[in-house]
Amino acid sequence: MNELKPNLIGGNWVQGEAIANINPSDQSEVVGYFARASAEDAQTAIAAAKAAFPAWSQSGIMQRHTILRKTADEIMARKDELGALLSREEGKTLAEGIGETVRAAQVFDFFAGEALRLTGQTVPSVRPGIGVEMTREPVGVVGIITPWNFPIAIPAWKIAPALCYGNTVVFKPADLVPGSAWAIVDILHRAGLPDGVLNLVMGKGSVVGQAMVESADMDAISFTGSVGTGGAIARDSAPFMRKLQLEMGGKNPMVILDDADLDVAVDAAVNGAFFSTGQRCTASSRLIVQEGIYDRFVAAAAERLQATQVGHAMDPATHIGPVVDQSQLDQDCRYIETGQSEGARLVWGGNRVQRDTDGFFLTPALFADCTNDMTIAQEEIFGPVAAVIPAKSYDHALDLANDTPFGLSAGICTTSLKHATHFKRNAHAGMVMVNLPTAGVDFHVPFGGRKGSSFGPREQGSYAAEFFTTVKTAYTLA
Ligand code: UN1
Repeated sequence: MNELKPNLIGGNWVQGEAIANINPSDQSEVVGYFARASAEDAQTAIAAAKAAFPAWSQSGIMQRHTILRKTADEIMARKDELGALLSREEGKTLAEGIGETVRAAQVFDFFAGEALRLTGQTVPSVRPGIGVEMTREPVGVVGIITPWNFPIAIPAWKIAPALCYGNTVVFKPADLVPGSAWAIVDILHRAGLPDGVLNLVMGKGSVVGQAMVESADMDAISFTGSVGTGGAIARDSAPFMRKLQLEMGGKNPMVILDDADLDVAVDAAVNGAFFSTGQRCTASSRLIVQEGIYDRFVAAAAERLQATQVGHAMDPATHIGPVVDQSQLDQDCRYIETGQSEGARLVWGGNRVQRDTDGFFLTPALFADCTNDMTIAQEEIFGPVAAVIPAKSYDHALDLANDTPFGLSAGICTTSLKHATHFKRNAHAGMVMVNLPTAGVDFHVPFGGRKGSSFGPREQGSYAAEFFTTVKTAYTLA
């Protein structure tokens, strides 16, 4: 049953060296074996995508609609099975895994609809007797490089628009989570995609990703992952002047004002900081709390965390699953030590815990009395660790919120319309949440950030067309 799942290159299933996909809730469980692509495989995939582009870019919108629609329907019909696969390979809880799978189906459904809504504009020229048309055309061969923390939703929200607008794709999922990636490629392939339109090359960023970045035939790259890798992709892409869409880190502030509803604030903070094991670039990792509510908030958040269960992702009693792997766990633990040595007060958690199975279990770490210049308040940890930072006033809180190299998402908990409105206008972030966690976004509206968090046009919703198409202006003498 655990046969080696191959790569898809030019419509052929291609074998390679085996990657074992290990369950982070239970290291004794191999979720599956997947073929590791070589740099040559990546080059073959790029050539196949290039060869498939002329026909696919001219394909009818009904064909694209039908394939995307069938894919949405199959993902939805298999949500429990695919959600379980996702939770087994990534470690988020089964409810989170199924929720993410449903989100992927909704994304394909949305872009199935978008395929039927492609529009352009016709305007008169400033010169009499001439007409001007503005249309959108596909960009070409698009490289899609995705992270391990959303194994199905992020591939869906990059692949669906790429195909909807007529591009061909070379897709490299994160090495840690090939299972969900393989499943959606298999579904799209069976839904009737012509050979070479979507190619899957699983494997290491340093080999497969690098081969993609170094190819002159790669017209655009959409990447979600670390700041370091995003920067390297930008530098290595410069000679090719290709289009880039880079979604990188976050150090998202959640401001809690004295007038906040305490229950709403604790819900938003605990969900935003710790659900999905804090492994979200949108995680609420800086909790900036005004002095009048500070002690009550810290006590209530600690009490809530005491009631959260850390455990096996498939156990229905679990609220927070394991950390994704040993190196991420080591990194989380190093940050927890750094927090303590820099003088932050560890109020709750931050301990490795044993369960019945051998997984990477870490209790959520809540640090209080932090200053914004501490390492744990400046660097993205990408784990279940949050820093509570006291603020004297709304203005002080806003300054602290914006004092970060990142700018993905920012939240505020308040019952004041004045402060909520001011924060929406003045937070230096791509997304702002009022009385909601900084994480957990809709699939039909733009996603992305500012400053060090993002580069290039927004993802998702109809804004995805900005990246996945290029505009043509045509003049005709009537
Ligand atoms: C969400 O918060 O719902 O990697 C999505 C990430 C983001 C996705 C977050 N690109 O965490």
